[in-house]
Amino acid sequence: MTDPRLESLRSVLPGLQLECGPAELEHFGRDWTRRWTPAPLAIAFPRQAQDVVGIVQWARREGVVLVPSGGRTGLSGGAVAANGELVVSLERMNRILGFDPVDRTLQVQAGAVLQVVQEAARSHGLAYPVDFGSRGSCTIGGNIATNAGGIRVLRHGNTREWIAGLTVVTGRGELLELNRGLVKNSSGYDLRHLLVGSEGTLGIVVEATLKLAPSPPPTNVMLLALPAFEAVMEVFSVFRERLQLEAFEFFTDVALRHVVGHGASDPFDQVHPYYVVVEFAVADEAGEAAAMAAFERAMEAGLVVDGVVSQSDAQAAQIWQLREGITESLAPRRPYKNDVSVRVGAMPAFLAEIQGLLGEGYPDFEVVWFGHIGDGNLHINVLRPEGMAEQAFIGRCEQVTRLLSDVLARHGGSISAEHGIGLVKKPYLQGTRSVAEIEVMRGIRRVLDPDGIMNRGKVFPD
Ligand code: 2HG
Ligand code: ZN
Repeated sequence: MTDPRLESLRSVLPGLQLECGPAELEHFGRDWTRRWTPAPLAIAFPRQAQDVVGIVQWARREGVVLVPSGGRTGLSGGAVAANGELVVSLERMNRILGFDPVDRTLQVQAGAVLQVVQEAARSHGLAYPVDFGSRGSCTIGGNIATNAGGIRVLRHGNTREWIAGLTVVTGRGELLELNRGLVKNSSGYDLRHLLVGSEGTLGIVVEATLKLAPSPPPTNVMLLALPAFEAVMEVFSVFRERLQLEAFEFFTDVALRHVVGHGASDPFDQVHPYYVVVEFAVADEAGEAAAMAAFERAMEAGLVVDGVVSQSDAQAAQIWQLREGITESLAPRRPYKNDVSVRVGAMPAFLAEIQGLLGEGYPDFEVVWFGHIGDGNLHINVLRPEGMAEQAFIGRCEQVTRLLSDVLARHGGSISAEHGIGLVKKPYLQGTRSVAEIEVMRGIRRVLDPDGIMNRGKVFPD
């Protein structure tokens, strides 16, 4: 380890684990986007909040940019280190620190893996209801940094709703305890919520106090086949009126074919163009009858042409696999990803408009539509046609995203619903946030990160 900056880090934090072997640099320098070539200076593995304080103070002195790093399952390049940054991996700060049965909160270190947190909540007869397909790898710190959403937002909201307290190290190197688990706290600016969704540009989350929910009711899962895109939001209305929905997800046959190609099984004999997954609470027989009534109503109206309902947990998991397996099944193709949102009420008009736009923009590309349609959130993955150079592909996708961003602006939507802005979406931030808003964001950043060392190059347009 010859870099003098690393020697100076070692001298201030002698016990800190630092790695700079090529395999570690490669592994920790990238996230799931796989578009940038990893090139960090080194990886630091703090074990306690004071190590993070020491790292930030050192980085300020040395002018080294820090990239906070969790499970690196992000899809916007927020955790990429491609410019000699020090990656601060929270991997060794992954403990569940405590459970408070009166407040119904769980105190965790930022590197705790989401699934471990969910299991810890379950072991106390409660639930941490935020959930995504990447639950086995993503960490709470990363979830907080992106205000991650996922498949249960419809019922439980985004990560933000579940944060009762945060301990963070700001870009100034100060350790702040924000909100300390209080339910009510009307004492000025709620800095905790500034950190949620800040994508590592203001500081590093080191600990969180998470709210827990009562155990979920028993649920059933239905997979419905739809004849037309226009039916999706209508089916949503039919089911929402009659049932307590836990999730309402959408995907196309193109998506289904990819997941089936990866080993999942298609429960239908026939091909249908569109599908939705509906998960709903079934407390009693009345709940089951309501579900049947909703299904029959949708069939009579011609909105649904076929459907299956889970009879066991294993069947529910099989249905969910068809939706949750999409990202993994597409990953080898390294798709260009869009993660957009509009108000649920604006969805039908927005969908009608972008179908034409994407059809023209990608005449001969495979475009995979899916997402959390009940939250107004759509994932549009574009696959590179064989023989097309990567640069030309990205260039085309960026042109289309600019047009998409204009349509989103007209519909009051967002260019990033739940994946963050990172590197991928920063050119389009101005379509979603006004110039004045971005200026306020920059001002806040100057206060909390005066030297611009926190995840520099992410979120803000160049
Ligand atoms: C999902 O909803 C994730 O499955 C990933 O947010 C979306 O791969 C994507 O575009
Ligand atoms: Zn998603």
